[in-house]
Amino acid sequence: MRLWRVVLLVNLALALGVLLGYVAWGRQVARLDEELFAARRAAGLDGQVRNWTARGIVRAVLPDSNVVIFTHEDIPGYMPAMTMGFRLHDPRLAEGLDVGATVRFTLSGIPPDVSVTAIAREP
Ligand SMILES: [Cu+2]
Repeated sequence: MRLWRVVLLVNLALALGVLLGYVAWGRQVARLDEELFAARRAAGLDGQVRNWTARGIVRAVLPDSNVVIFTHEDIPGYMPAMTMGFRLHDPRLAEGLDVGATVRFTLSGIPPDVSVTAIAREP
C-alpha cells in the first residue's frame, strides 16, 4: 500500500473517532442539562416563588436586624430540621412574639432569598 493511502486512512479513522466522540459528548451535555434542571426544580432553585409552612419554636427575636431565630421542623423539599435565623417580610410580624413559643410560620420567596410572611401561634 502506498504511503499516502496509509496516511489518508489513518486521518479518516481519526476524523471518524473525533466526530463520534463529539456526538457522544453533545448527547451527554444535553442529558446533564436535563438532570440539572430537574434537580434545581426539586430543590426550589428554578427561580419560581415558592411557599412553605412549618412549625417552629421561637429562640430569639432580633428586631434591629429584622430576624427571628426558629428551631424549625423538617421543611419538605427545602431543608431539614435545624435552628436558624429567618428574615421577616414585615417587622410587625415579630410583635408580641415570645421566646419559647411554638408557632406555625410561612416562608415565601425564591430560594435562597426567602422571608417569613406569616407567623401564627400554636397552643
Ligand atoms: Cu433551616
